[in-house]
Amino acid sequence: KWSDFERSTIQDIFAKIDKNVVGPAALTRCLTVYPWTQRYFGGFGNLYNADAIAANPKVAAHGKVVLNSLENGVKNLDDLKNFYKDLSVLHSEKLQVDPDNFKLLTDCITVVVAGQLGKAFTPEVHAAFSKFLAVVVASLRKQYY
Ligand code: ZNH
Repeated sequence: KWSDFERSTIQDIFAKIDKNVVGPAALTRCLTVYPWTQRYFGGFGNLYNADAIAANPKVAAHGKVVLNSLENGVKNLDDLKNFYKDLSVLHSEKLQVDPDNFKLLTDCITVVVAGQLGKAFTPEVHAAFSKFLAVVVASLRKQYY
């Protein structure tokens, strides 16, 4: 279900972005503009305001974990449902994350990636990246019922 253009574009995006910047920036943005997402990160310490969130080392570390997971997803494009099965169970049963939040975080990732790619983030690139994130989110939702 992926065209050659989509495959190469998605791979290309991950080759171009700085994951160690995108992950922390996207998670910081999510926790700041959708403050109810903070409830899952009680163990992360001070999330008192935007500056505190941006400076929080646990937020930064977790942002990198999420981006790494997405990069590994790119290597499993044809089997994303399976690849994210365990993580779906974890988020559903153990972490009990409301799955609507996946979309909020991936939207933040899109905004930050767009900022890093600048002109290279054409409408076609945006569409391919959105499709990738949508399939990841659908895969993460899979074990919820
Ligand atoms: Zn999540 C965790 C991924 C979203 C919350 N995550 C996690 C991990 C990973 C992930 C890889 C690790 C695991 C282990 O350790 O095993 N996520 C992810 C992805 C996504 C997500 C890919 C999308 C895209 N999350 C999310 C959201 C939320 C979350 C939206 C909320 C809001 N996670 C979470 C938590 C955790 C996780 C809370 C745990 C952390 C700690 O504790 O450290």
